[in-house]
Amino acid sequence: MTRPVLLQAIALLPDVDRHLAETYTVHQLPPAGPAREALLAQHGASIDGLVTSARAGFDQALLARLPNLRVISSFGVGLDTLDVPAAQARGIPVGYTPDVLTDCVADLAFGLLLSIGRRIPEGDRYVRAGQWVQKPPAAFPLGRQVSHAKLGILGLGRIGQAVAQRAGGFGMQVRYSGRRPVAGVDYGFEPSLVALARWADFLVIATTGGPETRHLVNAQVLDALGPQGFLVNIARGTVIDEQALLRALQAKSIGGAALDVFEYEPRVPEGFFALDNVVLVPHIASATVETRKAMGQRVLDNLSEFFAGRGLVSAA
Ligand code: 8YV
Repeated sequence: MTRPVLLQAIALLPDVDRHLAETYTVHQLPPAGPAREALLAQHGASIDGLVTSARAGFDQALLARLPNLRVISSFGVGLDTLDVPAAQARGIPVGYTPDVLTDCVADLAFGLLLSIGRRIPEGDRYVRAGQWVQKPPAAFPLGRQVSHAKLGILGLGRIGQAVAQRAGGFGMQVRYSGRRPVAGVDYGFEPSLVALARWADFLVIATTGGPETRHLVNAQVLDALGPQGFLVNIARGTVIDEQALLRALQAKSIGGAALDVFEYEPRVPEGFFALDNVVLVPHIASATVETRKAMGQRVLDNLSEFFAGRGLVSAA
């Protein structure tokens, strides 16, 4: 039996890439340019499956070069870079990796929340710079208590709910906003994001990306969060008006922000670098050994189930 032919848009994990190479005939997709054109011209029509990720995504133009494509398997839960409707219009199922990363992403949300509220990275810089020795005792600025604080969550999906569960351990009050109330949860629903921001001490962004949520967190929401409020984003950079956030942090009109995601990754506006009231990490919410392994396994399982004639484990 001939092996299915895959086009791999991005390297995943060494073990996953090895498994793909051992099981399928794999062509690596070169970056946009003549090499990509040549590969697609030569092999585009032979491709059965596309392996991609939330980072690499795929668009209609790529699909058009793969006339016999039958399945797509993406590494990640985010669908904002994946033209799922274009795939579905051709009857091509799109596999992705929800659930297996929920805990890790929620863990990082709390890590960021504690980091900015309790000034942990700032304290680390303080000690390393020798300032603890040089400055008077108690010169380091006070942080904000996390236990018993008010937590607002934008987007109470799988990840938002996992954040809310963790908040229970900290005795926090939780309210949320989103398109509609979520059935079966006890947390209070706040239809207005501005009102949620005004109420919250910490506002965690856990909604999906894409055009519907672009710049939902704008200057008005940041104003409502106010100088005692902190923003945490583990969703997509596009949900926040990044320039408005930079201005708010510079003016100290919000307490602080902790960001895993940015509007134009991996580019982060340099204005953030000079500020102590922001924590910046390079999109690492799912980046643990355990979770990335599980995500890679789901990418493989979605493909193997499909090629065995069954449904995908997780289809978008
Ligand atoms: C990954 C993500 O960093 O799952 C997502 O949507 O953004 C992250 O888990 C990404 O998939 C890696 O490409």
